[in-house]
Amino acid sequence: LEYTGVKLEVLEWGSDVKELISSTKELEGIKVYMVAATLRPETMYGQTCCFVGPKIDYGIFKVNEKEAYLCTPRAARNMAFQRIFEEEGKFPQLASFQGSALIGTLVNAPLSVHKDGVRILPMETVLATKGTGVVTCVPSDSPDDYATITDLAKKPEYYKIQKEWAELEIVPIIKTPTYGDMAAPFLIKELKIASPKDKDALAKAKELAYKEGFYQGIMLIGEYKDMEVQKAKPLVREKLINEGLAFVYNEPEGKVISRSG
Ligand code: ZZB
Repeated sequence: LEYTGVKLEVLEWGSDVKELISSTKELEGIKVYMVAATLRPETMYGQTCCFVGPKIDYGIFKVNEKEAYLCTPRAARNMAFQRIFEEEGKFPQLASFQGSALIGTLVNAPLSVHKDGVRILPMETVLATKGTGVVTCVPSDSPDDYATITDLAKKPEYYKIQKEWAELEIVPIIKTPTYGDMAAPFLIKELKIASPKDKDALAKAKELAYKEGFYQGIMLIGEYKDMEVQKAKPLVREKLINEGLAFVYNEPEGKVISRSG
């Protein structure tokens, strides 16, 4: 599976990791990026937050003298064998923590309409065995993301977050003939999905949203506005890569464990 690894630069660390980061000498002068694995680079305009699994282990891995990537150790190892790091096969780890420690961290989401950055929030259904373990949130077009932020905004105390972190404005990114200009909220309503734990219905919604978005979708925003999604998708990806905001990340075959098991 070929993902786009989108680089979300850390702008301000959350209170639970701040000290660890500032006391880590090797991180001095190095920019840290959370790397989100996505199959839908054309939706990056609509990012409203970024998810980590609260119980998943993450690390910061040195790419070169200027940059480090934050992702699961498993993903860092894969990257090291794809010549993404300076020395092939090496992925020096500078820090480690659980996802829960990252909650509230502010990151820059490339292309997002939210220019002041978006927050790192918890998502229970993030798989440690897939992608980078970092999932950027596009609630207009991803039913999983919409269900999760709806739940987060309902129970901010329980999740130990500020409510407004889950309530950044959702803007239309893609128009489709069947689901209107926000496929995810439409499908959540249509399939009567009440919680992020509604696994089967969410898998169904995801499949429908993927198909409709890809084959019927028209861009409503950005440089490729009015273009078919099929045509815009590789162009947005190329733009992100050319601007140093993303890179190609391959998931080795046979190691992918699907959400449905
Ligand atoms: C942004 C985005 C916008 C995504 C969208 C989807 C959609 P697939 O097909 O199952 O491989 N993802 C990536 N890594 C993980 C993980 N470790 N655990 C849980 N979810 C993960 O799904 C790939 C998509 O699943 C990725 O693309 C990412 O969310 C999420 F509008 O990135 B996506 C209809 C889907 N729409």
